[in-house]
Amino acid sequence: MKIQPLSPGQIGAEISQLDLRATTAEDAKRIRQAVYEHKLVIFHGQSPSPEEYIEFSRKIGRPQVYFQQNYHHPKYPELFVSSNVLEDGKKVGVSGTGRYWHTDYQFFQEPLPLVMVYPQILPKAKRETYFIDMQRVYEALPAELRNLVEGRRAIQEGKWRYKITPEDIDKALVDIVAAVEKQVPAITHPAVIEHPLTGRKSLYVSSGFTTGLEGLSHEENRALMAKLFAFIEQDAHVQSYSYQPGDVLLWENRALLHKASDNPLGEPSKSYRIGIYDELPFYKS
Ligand code: AKG
Repeated sequence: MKIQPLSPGQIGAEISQLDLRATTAEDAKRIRQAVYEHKLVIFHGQSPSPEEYIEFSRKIGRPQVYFQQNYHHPKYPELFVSSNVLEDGKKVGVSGTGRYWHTDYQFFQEPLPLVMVYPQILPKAKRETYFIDMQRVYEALPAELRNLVEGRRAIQEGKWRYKITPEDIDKALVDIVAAVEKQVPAITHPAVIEHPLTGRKSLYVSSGFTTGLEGLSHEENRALMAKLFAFIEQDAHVQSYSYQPGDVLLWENRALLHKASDNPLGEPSKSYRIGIYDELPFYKS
């Protein structure tokens, strides 16, 4: 197995000379270390079956079963399916997931440390994931913004990203929002988190889920979030990855924000994602 960092200044490393299906315990340990070091690892030319893909995730950590069943693969609940392709005439998973800046499960007390994406059908136009390194963003934060976030807790809300399901038909929006709020009430995490192994600090907010900082007024939060997200999401911070058939990406949610590309022509697109717990605390407390 060979680990080759991408060019200097870029997030990530390519891992070659490894068939994911034949990963040993020693390989898995090196892969985890590479993820903590490079934040993103890329495998090319892979072809695991769903079972083999899940088996690989078990070697890395503990695969998660997503809290909403409509995202599950019908046979393999560990697979979070992002797809617009009907199978046997039936909808499988959810289409157009993750097209906003976020990090997975940020609105849960136990966020997802690692996430892995393995596209099954690539649209011809483009299939990309965009990344922002929030450790670098933290280090580059202007003093005015850093002073405002340091030592504060950020409010994380999943409800605004809820996707309507067939069961929601005939329900009023107000009732749908109330039910989702009950399932995923707003929570808080430190706005700046420290990595449990490397000790590096990240700014832990996203325009997808973070609605403000605790202790600030609505107006103060509106103004601050607009400034923070404009700083975070500037083009210079964004790195894109364009998938080729057989690619599998594995990255660390403690350090990276991500966002999936649009599918402007509505071409067939399908991916299997697995969330993985690595049994480390998400951040140092
Ligand atoms: C998600 O499912 O949370 C994603 O954003 C995955 C990213 C992708 O599929 O490109």
